[in-house]
Amino acid sequence: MDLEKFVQYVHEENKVEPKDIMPDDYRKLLVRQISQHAHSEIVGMLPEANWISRAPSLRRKMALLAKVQDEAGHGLYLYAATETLGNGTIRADRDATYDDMLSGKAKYSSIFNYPTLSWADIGAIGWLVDGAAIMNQVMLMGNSYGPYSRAMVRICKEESFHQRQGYEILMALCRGTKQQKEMAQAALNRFWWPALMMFGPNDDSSPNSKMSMNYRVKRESNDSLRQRFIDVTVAQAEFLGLTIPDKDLKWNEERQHYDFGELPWGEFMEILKGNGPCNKKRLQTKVKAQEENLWVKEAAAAFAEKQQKEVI
Ligand code: FAQ
Repeated sequence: MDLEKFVQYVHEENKVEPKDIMPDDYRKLLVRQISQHAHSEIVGMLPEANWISRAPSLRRKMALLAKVQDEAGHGLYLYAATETLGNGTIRADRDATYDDMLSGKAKYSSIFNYPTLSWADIGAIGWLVDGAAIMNQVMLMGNSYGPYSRAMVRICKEESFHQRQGYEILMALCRGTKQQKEMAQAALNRFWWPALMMFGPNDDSSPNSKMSMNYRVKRESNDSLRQRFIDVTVAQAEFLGLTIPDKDLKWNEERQHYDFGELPWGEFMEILKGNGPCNKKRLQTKVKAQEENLWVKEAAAAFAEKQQKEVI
């Protein structure tokens, strides 16, 4: 295939579709990123599901339940988008990519390796984690692979609802008692830096960015999205009356952006190596679910086989 023509095609804002000819490294890059994105949605259900039975009212419980179900839906669209990329040499079926996650070979977002210690953490996740996810995914709506780009459109709409429900939880807490406001502040303290790390390593330490930008998968760099997220989130924290836990955070008139402190990259690297606060627990939960629910898959496969025989 003519690589130059392909690059020109995506640079002219054309979409690549599943049956189109594409370079192998483009296909591999997409399988890696979209499947890891799917794993993030699925593992990302766990920290919030932890609070469904303890949500403080029926209304809160319904909203949280709906949000967690949405994340499952996002995972499914994304696994389906990944599957369109499989061919004779590159495996992209759901069993293969999911097994890579269960074995620790494939990553999922670092953010889901932190525990949810209080109800305020559910607010912080909606506000910051979904907020950061949207910032990244709005950019990904413009990516060059048709099925991924289209999945992002719907996912972003749902993430916007998630972001608002999280912010609204924190608004209620911040307008509540002194103790409730302290809970909200503690949640912000816990989730601020981990949310910033969702955007990935700094640009000069991001091995995949160059190819990804050239193939129009990523449209903006990790650092540029992180900066934009900080710029919009500071005012939201101020409105809540909360303090961002960064003594170096300061508006820079010349740059027209906030300056901010060094991220805890050592912690990020440990999480990527599987040594974060909840890495082992998250994987154990998913491995256990896979084992305990295997009979459902087997029964569905046996039923499908039986039905097919009856049709013949
Ligand atoms: N955590 O060269 P780069 C959500 C890895 S969805 C873990 O910069 P790239 C919704 C990276 O994979 C959140 N690993 O990589 C929700 C690579 O390793 P590899 C997920 C990370 O791909 C809300 C290595 O580091 N969103 O939250 C992280 O160009 C609430 C080098 O990095 C997506 O997945 C990290 N934070 O840029 C659900 C969006 N950052 O794969 C439930 C799609 C980097 O070579 C509840 N993904 N790594 O072994 C992307 O946009 C990109 O993949 C980036 C990383 C920006 C995440």
